[in-house]
Amino acid sequence: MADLSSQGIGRSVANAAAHAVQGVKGALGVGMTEKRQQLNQIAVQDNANTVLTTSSGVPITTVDDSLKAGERGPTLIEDFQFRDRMAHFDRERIPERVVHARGSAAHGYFQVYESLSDLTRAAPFQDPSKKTPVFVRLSTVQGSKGSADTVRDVRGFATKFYTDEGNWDLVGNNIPVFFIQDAVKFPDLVHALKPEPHNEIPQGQTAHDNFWDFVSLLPESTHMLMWIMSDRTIPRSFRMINGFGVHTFRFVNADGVSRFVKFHWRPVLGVHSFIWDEALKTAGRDPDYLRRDLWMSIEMGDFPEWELGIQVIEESEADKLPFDILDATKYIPEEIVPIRYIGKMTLNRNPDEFFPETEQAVFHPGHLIPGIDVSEDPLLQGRLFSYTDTAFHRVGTNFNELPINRPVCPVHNHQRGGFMRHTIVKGQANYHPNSLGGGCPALASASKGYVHYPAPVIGRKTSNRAGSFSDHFSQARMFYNSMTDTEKGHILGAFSFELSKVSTMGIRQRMVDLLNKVDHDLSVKLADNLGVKAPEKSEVESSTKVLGVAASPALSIIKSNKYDTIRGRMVGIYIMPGYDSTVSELMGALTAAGAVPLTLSAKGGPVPDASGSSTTTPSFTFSASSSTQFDALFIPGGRKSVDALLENVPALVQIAEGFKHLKAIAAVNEGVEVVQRLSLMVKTAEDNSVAVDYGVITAKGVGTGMNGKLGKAAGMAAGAVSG
Ligand code: HDE
Repeated sequence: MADLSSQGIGRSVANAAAHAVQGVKGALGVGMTEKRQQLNQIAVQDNANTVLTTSSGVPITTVDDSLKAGERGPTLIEDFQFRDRMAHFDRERIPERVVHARGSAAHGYFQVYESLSDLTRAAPFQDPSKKTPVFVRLSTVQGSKGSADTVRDVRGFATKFYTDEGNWDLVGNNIPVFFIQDAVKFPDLVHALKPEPHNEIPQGQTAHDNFWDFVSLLPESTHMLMWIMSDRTIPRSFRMINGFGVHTFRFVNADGVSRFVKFHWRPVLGVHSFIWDEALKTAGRDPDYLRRDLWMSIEMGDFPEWELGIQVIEESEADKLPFDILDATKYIPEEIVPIRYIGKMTLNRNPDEFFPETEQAVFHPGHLIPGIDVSEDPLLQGRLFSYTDTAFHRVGTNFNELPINRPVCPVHNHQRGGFMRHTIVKGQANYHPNSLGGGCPALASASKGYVHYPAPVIGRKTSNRAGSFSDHFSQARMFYNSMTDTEKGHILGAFSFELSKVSTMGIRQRMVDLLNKVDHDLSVKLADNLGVKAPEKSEVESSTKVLGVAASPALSIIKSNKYDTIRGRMVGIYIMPGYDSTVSELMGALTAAGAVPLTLSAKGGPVPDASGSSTTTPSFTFSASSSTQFDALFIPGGRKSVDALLENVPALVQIAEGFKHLKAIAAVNEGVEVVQRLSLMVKTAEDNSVAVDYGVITAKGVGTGMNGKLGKAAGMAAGAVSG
């Protein structure tokens, strides 16, 4: 039953999809950035036409048997080839990231739409013809390196810009706010959300007592809790998530003028999420789902893209906002400061090898370049220490010299030594000032080098928190009020699921009481679901003024998405011997629209069509696939094919499950009988017509002609939030 393994499914998806769009990659070509050239020069190796050697270059004649004293005798320690292999193997692992351990990355480039020199002197934002190379790592937070992709969790969105003036890292998340206001609480937060220390359970989820115990005692986390219980934390694809810089940063222009700035990534494909049941099932059937989806889309030449947006706030305007701009639990609604989209990022190349690139990549919010500076946000300030500190521990002192982390611009300084130092610097002078090295490397002038923005700072040393950080509920309420009823239902469902796994009733009660300060109705329904006492209407809920705006439609996935494209979506096509010609018509139309048609059948061999003149080798068998892999399902006609399908329980179960997960389903000609048998709709097509009923499209005797309709329905269903 090897083909039932999740790996088996996954491999077939990748192969089948790559096959479906064969040739596209070649036609589009692969971007050759400065970073690519550098990696090729210093690191990338190709083993083709080479001879196996030890790590010191000695040719090896056998790898099957160690050197022994006689054929049946003990192994000799003088077998240096054995020692070379084994000793290196013994040290292959490095510590995984303490958070964001599981991630996938890709190379690409960023291009600004027009010069932003009035706002910043930062290199990537000057010249619209300049392509700045980037390396982007997308991650989950809670789980270990081997955990499942589709768990409910925040997604990390870390981008390294290899600019002409050094590396700039924008290390963000797919949620614009955070749990805590001060970095000093981060170890507690992470201890609470990770698997519990006594039994290391649960993996890849926060549905446990420790997490909810902690956050229920920490009102500042309330806003973030609303976001993580929304559909944002179960994305359909890494290609369909937002990215946010979270903190307030500074843009500084050549005249030294500073403005506050917030960064936003907007996916060109829109934001789309799974349905919870689908996410859970996918975690089991294909734990690599998001990683594979990212990899595959790039291999196919369907490059993921995001637009970078900025909210710019004059320093003099910041204090007029109804919340503190330094508080990372707050979001600046677009209604107050609109987002200006300034450029686009395209990911067009997968890494050649996971470990040296994705695993050894080090991102750090303190990797800044001239023109970009930090604010005094206490969460950001603490991060500035943590990321290099953890890099020294995880990767080593000279992590900046590793190929993936090296800037593409020259690096010259007096740093020397440390484990695994690569660079060999000529000359005698390793200090500044010097005359023996001609004074070099020389200091940069203020107009070229990094100058910290001279932000005025006054105050007495204190561990007190600013009073302006004290409102924890207004924006949580704004977020909830911005949702559609469907999304509110999903939030209630998510809280109910997570808290029902909490065994301590007091913690459940405390969470219900906390949420009562956000929305009374939500907390009453939650109390009912959890078997705890429904709270009285909270004074906070009824009295706290909504700061800023009451609701922001941009926060709702459903309200802000356009469901108008099938690009990058996977359509499962159910074929048995005798399927009709709608299959080839639809496959052609889907491929032309940028979607990925994938065929399924009972067995793996070629399946003949009704005319007997052509066959299709299915991408999957029914037993080695799942409806959760697809965004839409298609059931063609053909008397024999449909009769066989009506007898095939795994196929029928899949189609019914797809309906449950709100997939767009289309059936044509005799194929309509399948959806009728499953009672998936009330209204089906008459002869020579097309009918649409609750996401199910049926057509009889009209050829296909329904790619447009299927596309629209797939787009809506793939939002996975429409019902
Ligand atoms: Fe991180 N975070 N973080 N974080 N974070 C790490 O760095 C930390 C925070 C984020 O793909 C660690 O190299 C502190 C906010 C991403 O390699 C560590 C605080 C945001 C990644 C660390 C935060 C993030 C990390 C673990 C509280 C969104 C993955 C391994 C002040 C703006 C980067 C590592 C990658 C990783 C510390 C909070 C995003 C320990 C102390 C807020 C995307 O250094």
